[in-house]
Amino acid sequence: MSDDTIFHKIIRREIPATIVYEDEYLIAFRDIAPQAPVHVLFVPKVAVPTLNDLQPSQAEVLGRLAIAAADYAKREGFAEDGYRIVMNCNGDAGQTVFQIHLHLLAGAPLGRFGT
Ligand code: DGP
Repeated sequence: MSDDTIFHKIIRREIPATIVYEDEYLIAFRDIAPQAPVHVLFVPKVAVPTLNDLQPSQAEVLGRLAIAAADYAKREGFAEDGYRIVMNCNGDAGQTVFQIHLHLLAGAPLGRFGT
């Protein structure tokens, strides 16, 4: 079921997470295996397994995630220092949870990325 990922279990409070923001559209919580001093995941509540599945009519889903991430960076005081937003899609990118999510990475100079 596309609404039965680990992230949906967090949304339904079936498993714990350190939730830092929530509204009617999305939830944000700390990544269980942080790759930077700040590593927060922004996850929509509507089920969308990968970016490939996002419909044109759902464009606002991504917009809301991005705005929520930027608002969090401003609120936490690192927006000016900088941060990185990442979304992985399918195997070559290393997607492991098949519910779209933005990674927000910050808190230190981040290395360049690539292969
Ligand atoms: P991705 O590779 O883009 O699918 O990243 C999935 C991320 O989800 C990965 O960085 C680890 C994180 N994650 C996996 N399971 C859990 C969990 O149960 N709780 C939390 N907080 N994060 C999780």
